[in-house]
Amino acid sequence: MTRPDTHPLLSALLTEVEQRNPAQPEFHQAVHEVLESLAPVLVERPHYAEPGLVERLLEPERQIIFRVPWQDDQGRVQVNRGFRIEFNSALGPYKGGLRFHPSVNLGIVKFLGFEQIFKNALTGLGIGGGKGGSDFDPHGRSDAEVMRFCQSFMTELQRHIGEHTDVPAGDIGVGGREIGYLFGQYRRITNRWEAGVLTGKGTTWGGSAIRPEATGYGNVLFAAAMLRERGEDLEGQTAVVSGSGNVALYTIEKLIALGANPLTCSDSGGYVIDEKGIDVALLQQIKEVERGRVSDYAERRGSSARYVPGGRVWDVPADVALPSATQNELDADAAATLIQNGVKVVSEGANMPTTPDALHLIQQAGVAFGPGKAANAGGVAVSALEMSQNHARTAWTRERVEDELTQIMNDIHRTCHDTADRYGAPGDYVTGANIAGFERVADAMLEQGVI
Ligand code: NDP
Ligand code: 2IT
Repeated sequence: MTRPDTHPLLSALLTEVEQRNPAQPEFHQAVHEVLESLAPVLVERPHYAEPGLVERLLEPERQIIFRVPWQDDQGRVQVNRGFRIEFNSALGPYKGGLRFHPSVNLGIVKFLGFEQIFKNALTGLGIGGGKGGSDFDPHGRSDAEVMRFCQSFMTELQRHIGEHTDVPAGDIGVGGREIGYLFGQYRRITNRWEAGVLTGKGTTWGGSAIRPEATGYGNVLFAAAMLRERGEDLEGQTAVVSGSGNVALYTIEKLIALGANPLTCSDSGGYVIDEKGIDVALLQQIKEVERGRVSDYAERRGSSARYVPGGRVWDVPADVALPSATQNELDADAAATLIQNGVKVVSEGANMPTTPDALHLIQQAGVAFGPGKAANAGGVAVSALEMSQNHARTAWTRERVEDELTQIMNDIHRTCHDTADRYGAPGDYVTGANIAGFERVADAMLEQGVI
């Protein structure tokens, strides 16, 4: 296989991306990982190396940055920064979540938007790539403060989005509550019932069944598909899960449903190990209803659970590892520990949770690795199904959406698997996902001309 950095076009482009986008290390990292995979496809299908194609793919179609002023409960004016990166619309309207977290900056939103292009292409559902968010921190804010923030954020964002243009959804810090406030303000300003402008809505007003569950469920289905390739299934396997938000919760729920035993969850303060397996109903009550912490879970669960402040779940021996919190949370040291403890599968619920060094170790050790742009695509896939239901003014049953999700995850797994085979990298889902996603977007861009 041609080594990535030996392809002259790709190494020149990477240098250019770094120079033109200074101080955006996460964006560089995401671009690096994709370009590294593309060497064999540029060699075998040289029309993809045509001048300007990959250059266009690396430059967002539109980058929007705006001020978000709002008043807190004490009447003080707060000023946050809002972002929407409309990265690529060759396959459909821009689609991707909104992240509210203090770490959000232009480079983070660009890395997420770039990943989203390929992820959305892999779903096969006609959606382009975008991402947005703000450095607003919802932790410790009242519902009224979150509402005022969302209303101010949407007052600007509404100029740029629409059901045929750009369709945001949730991500870190943005769940059903925030989507509700955002939708309300959009509807008020535009005076339109445009259900398809946001996904992740409440099911009584246009939301799809299974959308909250879809990312976590989908990642477990992807991990199960990778295990099946090795003649195994999830039944009886132990799992370590990081995070305790939307993705982690439904990852844990699906693991239990398939007979596996999730031992951990975490937040930015530390992690919980539960020898009896995580009690998902208790975790859900604490996280989604009370908006509490995983330390509260350990306190209430009894003697089987222990809270480890500041620790990391990767120290707990398990068969399956499902990082479901944030980028770069699984480093080389953690990967070495997982490998030493005999991990068989690592599947990314979060976006880019594995550092490049860790990924290298995991692949060298022969551990099956599901990259986020394939493994966590279930969320955006069900978002696209929500858009279909909105356009048809209908609502599918839970069973129907879950069947579709299962089919989509199995198709993505098969596509990545077979593409990796086709390009001489059997079992390498990173190469498979990057090339398969790239081919779909690149073909559409070439057919649509230089725009
Ligand atoms: P949530 O806000 O629901 O949960 C995030 C969880 O991750 C929390 O437990 C949070 O802990 C933890 N976390 C966030 N940032 C950090 C950090 N810097 N260090 C340590 N822990 C952190 O978000 P989601 O579950 O929706 O998202 C989790 C990941 O999954 C993200 O990478 C997201 O991009 C990705 N994803 C989400 C999809 C979705 O549909 N929601 C779809 C595909 C991918 P704390 O509360 O302490 O901050
Ligand atoms: O990273 C992601 O795929 C998401 N946050 C979900 C995006 C969406 O539009 O549902």
